[in-house]
Amino acid sequence: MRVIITPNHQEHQSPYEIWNGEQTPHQEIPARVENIIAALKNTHHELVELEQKVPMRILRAIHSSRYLSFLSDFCPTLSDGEYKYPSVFALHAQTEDRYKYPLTRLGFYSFDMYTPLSNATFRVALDSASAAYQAAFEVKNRAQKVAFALCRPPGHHAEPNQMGGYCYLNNAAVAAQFFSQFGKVATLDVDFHHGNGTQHIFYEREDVLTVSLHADPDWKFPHFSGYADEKGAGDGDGFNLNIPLQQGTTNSQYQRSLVKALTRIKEFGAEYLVVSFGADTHADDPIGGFALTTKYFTKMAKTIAELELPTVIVMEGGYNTSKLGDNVVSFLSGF
Ligand code: Q9C
Ligand code: ZN
Repeated sequence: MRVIITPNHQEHQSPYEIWNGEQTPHQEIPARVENIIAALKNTHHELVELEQKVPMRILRAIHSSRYLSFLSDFCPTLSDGEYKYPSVFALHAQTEDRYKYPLTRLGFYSFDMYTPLSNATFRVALDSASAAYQAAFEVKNRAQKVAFALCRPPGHHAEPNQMGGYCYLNNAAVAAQFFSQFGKVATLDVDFHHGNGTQHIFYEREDVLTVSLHADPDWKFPHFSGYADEKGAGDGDGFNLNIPLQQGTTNSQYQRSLVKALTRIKEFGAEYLVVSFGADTHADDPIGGFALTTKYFTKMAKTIAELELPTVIVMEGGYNTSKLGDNVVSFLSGF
């Protein structure tokens, strides 16, 4: 299958994350993608360099204009290699209009201290979103059933107006928004973490069904959403499905939940599918906690492919860098 790659991703490289007040090593590193590309070079998959740009009208449909303006205004003010982290989150704000101090605005548009900005970040995040756009565009306009956007930074935690969880722009939502111009779309998030951003972007829409299998938020990030009782609102009531899973979830337990998720997608009558794939569900992931195996990723993908829908796969998380390539190759081979 065609794999869209972005040559400039390594220009975004967060120096550390702030966890419990300490600087800890950042997990979302360029070597992740390098390991995946090296593994893909030994396969029949076709690596294609990014050539399209996500249209602003697609980005504005999923993120607030003010959030997008903040990113495009703030990043260029930083000097080379400088990374800014939020300290104050302005939780009582009704509107950001009144804040002029740049770090207050950064806090307003952030929900954690894992997701800093540099002068390269917005540019690189735009390329990542563009990879998802190109993958969807190709699936729609060329005779191919599936494409893989090798996105970095990841996207599924990015909210309509906030960055977090190493994510700035919601790449899966870009693909879903593009597809939604042509029919009903389902997003299926099989990253270890809940796809809070994707859920919230489409929460009040009935034309985009959002489904996520993930670690129980009472146990793992993002903690504030991902519960089974979050079902959508307004027109979107009934069009969000969360399946929280426990520590140590095995291949067969995961498979049973996956079948439930796919049953809902079929019942919805999806015409297009966007898969948020994270390999952080693997047993050896340093920040995960499930027990899935490399081999199971093929079966997971085969089960998803049985939907026989035009599909974009978007890369999300997965932090065992040395196993990432094998895990991605295993997943793609199921398609
Ligand atoms: N120091 C994605 O997988 N947790 N994001 C960090 C451990 C943040 C994961 C806490 C996890 C974010 C795309
Ligand atoms: Zn994840």
